[in-house]
Amino acid sequence: MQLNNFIGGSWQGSGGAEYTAVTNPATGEELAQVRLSTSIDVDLAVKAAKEAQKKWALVPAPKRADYLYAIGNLMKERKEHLAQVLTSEMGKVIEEGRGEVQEGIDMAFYMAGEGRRLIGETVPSELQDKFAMSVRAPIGVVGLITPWNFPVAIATWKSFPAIVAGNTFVWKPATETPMMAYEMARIFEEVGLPAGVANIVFGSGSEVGSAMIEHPDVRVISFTGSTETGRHVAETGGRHLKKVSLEMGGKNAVIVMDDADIDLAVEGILWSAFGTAGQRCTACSRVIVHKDVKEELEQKLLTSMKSLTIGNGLDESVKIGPVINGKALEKIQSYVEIGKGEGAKLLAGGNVLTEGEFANGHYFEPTLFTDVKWDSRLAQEEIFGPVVSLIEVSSLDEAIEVNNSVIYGLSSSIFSRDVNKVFRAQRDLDTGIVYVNAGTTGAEIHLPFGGTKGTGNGHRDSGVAALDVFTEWKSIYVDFSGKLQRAQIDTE
Ligand code: UN1
Repeated sequence: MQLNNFIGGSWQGSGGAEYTAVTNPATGEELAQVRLSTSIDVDLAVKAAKEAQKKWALVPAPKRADYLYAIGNLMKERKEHLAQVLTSEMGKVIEEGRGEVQEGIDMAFYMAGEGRRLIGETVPSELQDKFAMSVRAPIGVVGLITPWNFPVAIATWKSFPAIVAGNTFVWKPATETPMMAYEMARIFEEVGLPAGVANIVFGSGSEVGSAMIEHPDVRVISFTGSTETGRHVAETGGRHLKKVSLEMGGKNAVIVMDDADIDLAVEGILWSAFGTAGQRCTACSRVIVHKDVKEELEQKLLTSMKSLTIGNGLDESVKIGPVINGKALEKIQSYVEIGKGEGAKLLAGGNVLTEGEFANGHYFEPTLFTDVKWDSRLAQEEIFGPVVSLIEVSSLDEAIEVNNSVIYGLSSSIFSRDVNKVFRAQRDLDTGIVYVNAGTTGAEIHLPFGGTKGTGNGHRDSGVAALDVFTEWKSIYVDFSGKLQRAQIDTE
C-alpha cells in the first residue's frame, strides 16, 4: 500500500518522489510505504487550501459544523477499525487505541457544537447611536504538525477547531504514523468535505514541516512535538510573523503524601507511567513521595508491576506495548545508564527485551528507580519511555518545589486526603494540568490542554481555548447616528 498526499480533494501520487516504509513497532512488519514529499507538494497544498478557504469562510458556521457531526459519526462507526490501524502502526495497546479514537470522536461533536456558538462580544460604545462588537474571524490557511504518539487525537484537537472557525488546513502527520492520517482523509472525502478544506502532505519535518513554516500563505502553525523542534518552529515562525502554537515535552510528577490512599496512588502511577509505554507528553516520569510512606509505596509498586504483561498491543491481555522504534529504545536505555551512573537505585526493569516474541519489535521493560536525586538528569530530562523515578521528600512544600524544579510544566498530580494540602497544591503546582487523586494522564477534550514554561508558549490545544489559536478577534463599530462622531473627542 502506498500512501499519497491528499491535496485539493484528490490523491496525488508519485511524480518521482521517494517513499519510506511504515512498520509495525510490535513486529517489525512493513505496513505501507509513505511518500516523502517536497516543498513543491507543500506549495500545491497551500494553494488548494487558500483557494478553498475563500468559500469555506462564507459557509455559515452551523453548516461547517454539520461536516464535523458527519465526521464524528463515521469515526464512531469505524471506531474498531481505526483503533486496530492505530495500534498496528503506533504500538499502543488496543484498549488505549480505542480510547484515543474516542477522544477524536468527542472532539468532533464538541467542536461541532461550537458551530452554533463561536461566541463574540457586544459592548457599549462611548458614543450615542453607535454599536460595538467583536467577533472571532477565521485566519486563513493553517499548518498542523502532529506527533506519532497520538496520531489521531492530537490531529482532531487542531483540525476540528480550525475548520469550524472557517479556516482550511494543511496537515503534516508524523512519518511514523501516516496511516491514521490516510484513514482521516478517507473520512473527510466520504462526508463530502469541500475539496481543499483538508489537505495532507506526508514527509519529514525538515522538508515538509519547514516548507509549511516558511510558506507566506500559512498564517498559523500549530505544532506538537519535542521542545527542541518546537523552539526551531517558534524561531522560524516568529521570523515570518506567524502565530505559532506549541505543545511540547513534559516531566510530569505524581506526589504521594503521607496521608494518601497508597493503593490508589499505586494504580494511578502504574497507569500514567507505563500506559502507552510511557510515551505520552503527560506520562508520569517522577514520583515525589513523602518519606513516611516511601517504603510501602516502593513495595506495592514492585508487586503491582509484576502484573504488567508486555507484548503486541493487538492482544487484549497485553498491558504494555512496544515503543515506537529502535532510536527510542536506545534513548531509554541511555537514560537507564545515566541513572545508574548518578547513583540512583534500580529496583525493577532496565532492559531492552530481545528474545522470542520480542525479537522483531521494540520492547522495553517497565523500569523503576528509587533514591533518585531531584536535580539529577534522570529526574530532570524527558525520557519518553516506561521509566519512573522515585524521589523522597519530607513535606508538601518540598514536594511542590521539586515538582516545579524542571523546565517543563505540563501535568502534575497529588494523592492526599487532606483538603488543605490538595488546595495548596492545585494552586502552587506550576503546570497547565493538575490532577487530585488520579495519575498525570487522561485529559478530557473539552478542557484546555497544554503547559507552562518549556512545555508551551502560552497557547492551548482542545477546549474552547483552541479557538483562540485558530481565530483572530475582529472589532466592529457601526455608527448609525448619520453624522461623524469622533471617539475620545465627542464624548462630553
Ligand atoms: C499527549 O500525551 O501527547 O491526557 C496527549 C492524556 C491524553 C492526551 C495525551 N488525553 O493523557
